[in-house]
Amino acid sequence: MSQRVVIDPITRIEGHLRIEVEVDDNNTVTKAWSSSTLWRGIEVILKGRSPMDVGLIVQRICGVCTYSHYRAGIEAVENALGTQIPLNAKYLRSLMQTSLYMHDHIVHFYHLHGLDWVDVVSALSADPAAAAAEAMKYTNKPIAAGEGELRAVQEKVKGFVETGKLGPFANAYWGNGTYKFTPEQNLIALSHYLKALEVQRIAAEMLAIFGGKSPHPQSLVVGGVTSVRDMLSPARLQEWKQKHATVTDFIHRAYKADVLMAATAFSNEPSVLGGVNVKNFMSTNDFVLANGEYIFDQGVIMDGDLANVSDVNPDLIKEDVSHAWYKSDGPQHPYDGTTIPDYTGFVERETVYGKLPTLDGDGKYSWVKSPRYQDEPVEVGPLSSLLVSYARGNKVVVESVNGFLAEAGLPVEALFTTLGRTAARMLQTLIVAEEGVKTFDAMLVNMQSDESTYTKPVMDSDKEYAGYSMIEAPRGMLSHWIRIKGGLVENYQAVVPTTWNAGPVDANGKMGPYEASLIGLTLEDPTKPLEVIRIIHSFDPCMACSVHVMDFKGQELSEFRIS
Ligand code: NFE
Ligand code: MG
Repeated sequence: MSQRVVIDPITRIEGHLRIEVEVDDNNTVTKAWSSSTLWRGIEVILKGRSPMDVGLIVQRICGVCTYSHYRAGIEAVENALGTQIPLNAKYLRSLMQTSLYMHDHIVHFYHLHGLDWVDVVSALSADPAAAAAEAMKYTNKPIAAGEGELRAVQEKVKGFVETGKLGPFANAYWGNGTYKFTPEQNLIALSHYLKALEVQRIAAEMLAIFGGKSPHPQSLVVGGVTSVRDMLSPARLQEWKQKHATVTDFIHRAYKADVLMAATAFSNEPSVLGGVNVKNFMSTNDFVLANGEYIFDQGVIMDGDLANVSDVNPDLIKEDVSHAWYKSDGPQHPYDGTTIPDYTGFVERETVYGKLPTLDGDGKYSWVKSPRYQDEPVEVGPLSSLLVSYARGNKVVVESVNGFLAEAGLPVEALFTTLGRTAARMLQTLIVAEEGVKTFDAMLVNMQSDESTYTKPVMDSDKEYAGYSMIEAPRGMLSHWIRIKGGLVENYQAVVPTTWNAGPVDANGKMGPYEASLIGLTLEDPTKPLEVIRIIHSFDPCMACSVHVMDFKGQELSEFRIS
């Protein structure tokens, strides 16, 4: 007899995500539903505003990828108006992106995804001396340096446990059989979890150096960047470089080492060896280099066929809402997309936790739309970006990926797994950090002969304009689409990474990446579905981004029992 498992809210993400799965007698997932139960309204409130204000308004879609929507909004307007920005502005925008990635991916791995891999309670029984020796296997200069430091971390966490103040470590599925680290490995990772709290602050400061502040930097305008003389002073530049070095060091000696450790310890754990079931991947080119090239390539891979990468064709993107809480007559291209709510509620059902309101899989069940490329679901994110660049023979990416696979003793197929998705994010962070220095150097060289940072945009209010931007956000490809009429925004749509990955099933019955990733997964205990959370966290969900529409009346849409 099948049983329904409900996980709501999925914690350690941004926003409200609910996952439901149906498991058979062997506790294997046969059906899955992904839903955002959060309702916001930013695409709608942009209508009738000045295109010059778009960036600052769309930035409020999310405080996590806190620069991505800002930049995407401004670049959509620039594309519509035909504004060419100066090279210095391109470099600076790219360096802000580098800073964001170094922050966002570290926070994801340690503070959002880390406890899916690390059993904190187990770390308390570790032998600190053995842990210090173990750490040397994954880097010759571990951040978790010595026995003394590891013992201090252990004592600190023991102190939390004894006083009952577990904070972020409360309410996990400690002891679950799919945790594979030894107590010593758990202690190493736990010490990096704590260290990462300091390092992420330094990375956030890197973004603030060029952005004025973080979250929500504000140095971009349509046409370029502002505050240049102050931001690009030698002292500021030096400060960025120093912080960059500190964070890069951590990425090598902790982040990379810990992913290598996970690749070894979890190499036979079935629940992390699946999880990539929509084998279509898409990314855009981003992170500008000196010669007008990009660190990462654009492209689309269908059916996991790395021998064939096609160029992204923006005309082939559509959003389907047949199972999302919106009205429409069929899939819509974002230039003419609408956002009209049509909430239909939940259905009472028996679940492993008793009778509950559950998602209506046959009807509408999420505030997330379902973007499709050529009518197919597509995964976006660091794994897609790396696969596209890898398949295109991008030298930096090929060397990075092959180097990691060799160190971990894994075949290329290992990329198509939950572990591969997590490793791809780490490798992307490493590549961005190392190649970002080239962008920094190129900007310094260029500034010697070119001080320009702004081109005044020209908008004729008698003309109509349409434009879009396509960038990589930390969670994947992000596109913004704008129509301008009478000098004001006529229509605006954002097609967001988490929307691509988390959307519900489409009119053709095709599941998106989240739902598909869970099919075939066997759970150790359906009442403690750690495996589901681990797979879903590997995508780094952000529901604030994925929904970006708001109920201004604040009406109650459903009531949930949170157990
Ligand atoms: Ni709110 Fe976002 C990113 C965007 S999400 S975090 O990265 O765009 O899908
Ligand atoms: Mg949208």
